[in-house]
Amino acid sequence: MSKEKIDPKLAYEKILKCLEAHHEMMKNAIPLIASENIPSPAVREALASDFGNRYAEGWVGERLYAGCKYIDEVESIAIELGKILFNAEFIDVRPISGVIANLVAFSAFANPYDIAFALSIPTGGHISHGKKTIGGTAGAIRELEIYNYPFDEENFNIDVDKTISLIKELEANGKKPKLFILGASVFLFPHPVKEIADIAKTYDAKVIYDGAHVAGLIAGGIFQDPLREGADVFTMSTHKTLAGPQHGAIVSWSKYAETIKRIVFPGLVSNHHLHAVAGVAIAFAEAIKFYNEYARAIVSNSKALAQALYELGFDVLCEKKGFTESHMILVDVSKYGNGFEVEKKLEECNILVNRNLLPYDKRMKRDYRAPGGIRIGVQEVTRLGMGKSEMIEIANLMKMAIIDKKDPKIIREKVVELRKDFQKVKYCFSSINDAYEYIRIR
Ligand code: DSN
Repeated sequence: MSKEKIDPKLAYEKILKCLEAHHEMMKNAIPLIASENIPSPAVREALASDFGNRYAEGWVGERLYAGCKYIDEVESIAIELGKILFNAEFIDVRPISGVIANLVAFSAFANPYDIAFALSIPTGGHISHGKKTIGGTAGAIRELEIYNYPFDEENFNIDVDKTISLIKELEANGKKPKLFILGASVFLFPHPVKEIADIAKTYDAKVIYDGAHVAGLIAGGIFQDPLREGADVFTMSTHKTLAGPQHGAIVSWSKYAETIKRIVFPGLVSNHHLHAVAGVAIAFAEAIKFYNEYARAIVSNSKALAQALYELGFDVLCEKKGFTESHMILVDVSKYGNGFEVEKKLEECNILVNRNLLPYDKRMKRDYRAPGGIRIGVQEVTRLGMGKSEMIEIANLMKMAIIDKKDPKIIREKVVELRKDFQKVKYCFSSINDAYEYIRIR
């Protein structure tokens, strides 16, 4: 838009109105997007602080700027809490996102054109693990040659035996793997970290576990412990099940600390978003204190929602395996149209989910624009205090919207009614303000 066509004062007012309207929308919605969460009021306070306006390049105590006294104190606390939380020898809380944390790991342990194994996107892999042809960070940015793990659709997991066969084929052609990337964006069951780590050892390859989705469950002690199972590095974003601010972290062993630190700075971050680091420190403290209970409630809710949807006629994947061991479930909605249409229909009802590829979508000639599935995560509604009876209610609302095709207006009213009693953030030290309260400071 040209300068003449936009009135800056009107634009300014519009932006602030949108922010407030967004908070109002979230207050009245059922948020089920598996990669999001509501942080505690204390984390939101950290995000609004002056830390966000400062620089602290370098490692704690070795900064290249003045004025870092309190920033150093907070980052030291984040490091100490992170080490306790993940039982780790080393943590770097400076990567500004999960993708950057992954890029740090790819850069620390592999060189361009090295071979890495990762899940494909339809089988749950994250775009940062992707091949060059799809613009994935590993392929297009770090120039790794990505091979996708063979996938066992029934068990929704990596097929280890077929992976070994594929590696042998590579070996016959004079190639060998350098990296094994584990973890996923559709992460229903723990990955075979130990088995893959054993394979990796024989090739002197490294194992990177991307725990972005399940970091809060690992913190709570109810998902696999990747470092103890053999991973060299555990990367994460800090805002999904971990419920901190949008940021990243990388956890590893002391022997890799200096390599990782050098790549983080000066390699991949200059300013590492210090307000977010303070938020991460707060989330780590909350996790140590409250997440055993929170993580248990999440998994119990995801199983309850899956069971309720299944009983109402939805094709929830992996029924034979109990649907899920994490915060999320995957539903094949192709008999109601496609994932895009279902996502939009639910959005009209104030129910927020995201369309998702299914492992077999390619065979069905479906792509990411109109995939066969939706992904549902319960970590945010659990943080708001919902339990099994609310999961059954949510399943019924989804049935009304998608199977019974009821008027979205009627469902919206029911959603608002359901949300009335769930306006505070649980599993944190202090929750005076409402979860989505818009706080003006101007
Ligand atoms: N794209 C996010 C997800 O939804 O899983 C992860 O970064």
